[in-house]
Amino acid sequence: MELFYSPLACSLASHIVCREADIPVTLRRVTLSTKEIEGGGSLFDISPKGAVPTLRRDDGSVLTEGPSVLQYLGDLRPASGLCPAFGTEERYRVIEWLNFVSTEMHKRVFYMMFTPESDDAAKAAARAAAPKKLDVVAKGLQGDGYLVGGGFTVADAYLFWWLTLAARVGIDTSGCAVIEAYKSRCAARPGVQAALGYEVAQTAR
Ligand SMILES: N[C@@H](CCC(=O)N[C@@H](CS)C(=O)NCC(=O)O)C(=O)O
Repeated sequence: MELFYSPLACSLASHIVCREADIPVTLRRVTLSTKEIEGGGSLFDISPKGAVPTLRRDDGSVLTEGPSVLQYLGDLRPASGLCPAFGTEERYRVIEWLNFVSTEMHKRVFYMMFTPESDDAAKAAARAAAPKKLDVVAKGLQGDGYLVGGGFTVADAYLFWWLTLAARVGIDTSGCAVIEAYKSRCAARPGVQAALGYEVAQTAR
């Protein structure tokens, strides 16, 4: 399988899941502004969306949209617990968080902060929306654990990406001990370290 990614973009979550679950993927770096794939070709030739994450499976079929890619990858390794079984309460909680991070945090905050379609007022409003979203996250975190009882899931991989980028764009979470502890807990995981370390190194290129 090939995972089309861009360093520190939301595809980091899918990369983390591959590392956490030991899923072999070939990482294919994309320059988002031009859609060029390192080594040749355009992401538009793989998917008309031209967005990461994009997963091309061994049979040539292509899966897009972070929440579906994350669940697909997690389901490849049910024993990892990264994506609880279909039909369980935990699965619906994972989907609930994936949707929240995708729509309320990724698109409502980051997309609106960075798209050229936003004027300064819209950018400021997007940044100002972050604390309310983080409050929901802080209230939802399970004590000293993760978003969904039972351990680190694909939803945590997505949220961890958001928090990582937030720190880089000046969204300060240092006043929230629950979130800071959660970030440290995620960052201590070997799979998270491997994916993040790789992508941070890629940004230097
Ligand atoms: N709806 C997509 C959006 C993914 C997305 O916004 N990816 C960004 C990087 S974080 C991207 O590829 N942007 C480039 C573009 O859309 O042109 C998903 O949930 O996976």
